[in-house]
Amino acid sequence: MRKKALITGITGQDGSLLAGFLLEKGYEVHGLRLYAATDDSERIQAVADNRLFRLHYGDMTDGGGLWRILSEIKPDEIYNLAAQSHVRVSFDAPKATADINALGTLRLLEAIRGLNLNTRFYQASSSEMFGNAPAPQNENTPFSPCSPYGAAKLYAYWIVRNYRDAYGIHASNGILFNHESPLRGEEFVTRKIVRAVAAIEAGRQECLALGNLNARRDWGHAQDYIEGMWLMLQQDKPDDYVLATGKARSVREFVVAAFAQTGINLVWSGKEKDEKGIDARTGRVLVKIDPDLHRPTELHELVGNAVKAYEKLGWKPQLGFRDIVREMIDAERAAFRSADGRDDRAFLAAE
Ligand code: NAP
Ligand code: F7E
Repeated sequence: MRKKALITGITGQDGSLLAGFLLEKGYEVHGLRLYAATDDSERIQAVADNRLFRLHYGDMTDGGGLWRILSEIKPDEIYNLAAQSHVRVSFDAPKATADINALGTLRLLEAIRGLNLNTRFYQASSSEMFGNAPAPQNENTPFSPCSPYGAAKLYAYWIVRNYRDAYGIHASNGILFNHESPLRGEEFVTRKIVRAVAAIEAGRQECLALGNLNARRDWGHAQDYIEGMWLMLQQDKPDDYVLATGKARSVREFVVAAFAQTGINLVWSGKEKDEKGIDARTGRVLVKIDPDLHRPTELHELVGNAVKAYEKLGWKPQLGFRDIVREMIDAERAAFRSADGRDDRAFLAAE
């Protein structure tokens, strides 16, 4: 029997990559898609024509709609990836973030329970739930989120555990550390940096404005993490797992590595809001600080310990920091080189 999967957040980075991964494994893949007035299907172009792929309009804030979709599909596996996933935005939209990320998860679990479905459930939990707990963080590290996003994800994490214990639902939390790819949303720092570096190289942008350069993140490659999600649902018993590379780099290091890909040696001058990143050869200022990009509370260092995932799932990340920077920069440069993409991207990058 062909397995059926439902992916919420299908138009996002992870949703689109996971759709391709599951289709290759022979799954029938259903995607929950939020209605958008402008076309947001760019990331799912590669799978859109596959006869085993189907989209459903729905919203994580609409419990009745989710109930109907689940009763129609009766999926073997649900990957709950839909979220308001931007931490900075969660400070501006805390209630919407909670409704989508926390209650949205409860709505799906309630539908599974109410419909008595034999469905395995993956929850996209996040390292943001650890807040500033001492690094490295693993499954036993106490949570102390320091953003509305992290707090909402923590509710979802616990309600998944509760429904697993109370109703025997095969529900697992993947506590994933930052993972990136050329499909990363444009407002996240890695993609913002590589877009700007490629635009500066193409002569289409003057300078890159950033917030906290000293924050450290454990950046892995999204393609590796997708496989980890799937592995969690193939286990006999549900459980919670950290996925991470175990190595942290600062935003500053990412910026330097990205410029280095275009042959620019970036050096730093000044302090705090007056700090600048300067091209060592020409003296041109390429990076400046915008204090508005700082968060009301910042999470300083995330480094994960994924030993449990290695021991129980056989999961290990294949791609490292250098691979990620190179692949993301190459994708942006290629987009600038393509005649059609050129004007469009230049306009966006200049925003
Ligand atoms: P993403 O690119 O921001 O994708 C989020 C998806 O959720 C988008 O398809 C978005 O649709 C959809 N969505 C937003 N609000 C919705 C709503 N009300 N109803 C239905 N769908 C809605 O995020 P990602 O990077 O792929 O991450 C996937 C999941 O993993 C998220 O839950 C995120 O919080 C979590 N996570 C990510 C990371 C990471 O480093 N990437 C790490 C840990 C956990 P639109 O595109 O139409 O807005
Ligand atoms: O920020 C700093 C910022 O927005 C990383 C989401 O996928 O991973 C992601 O959340 C760091 C932060 O990711 C800018 O202050 C500096 O310290 O790329 P980010 P995030 O906040 O770590 C977790 C695990 C998730 O679950 C989330 O869904 O970079 N930073 N300057 C900046 N960040 C942004 N976005 N923009 C800047 O200009």
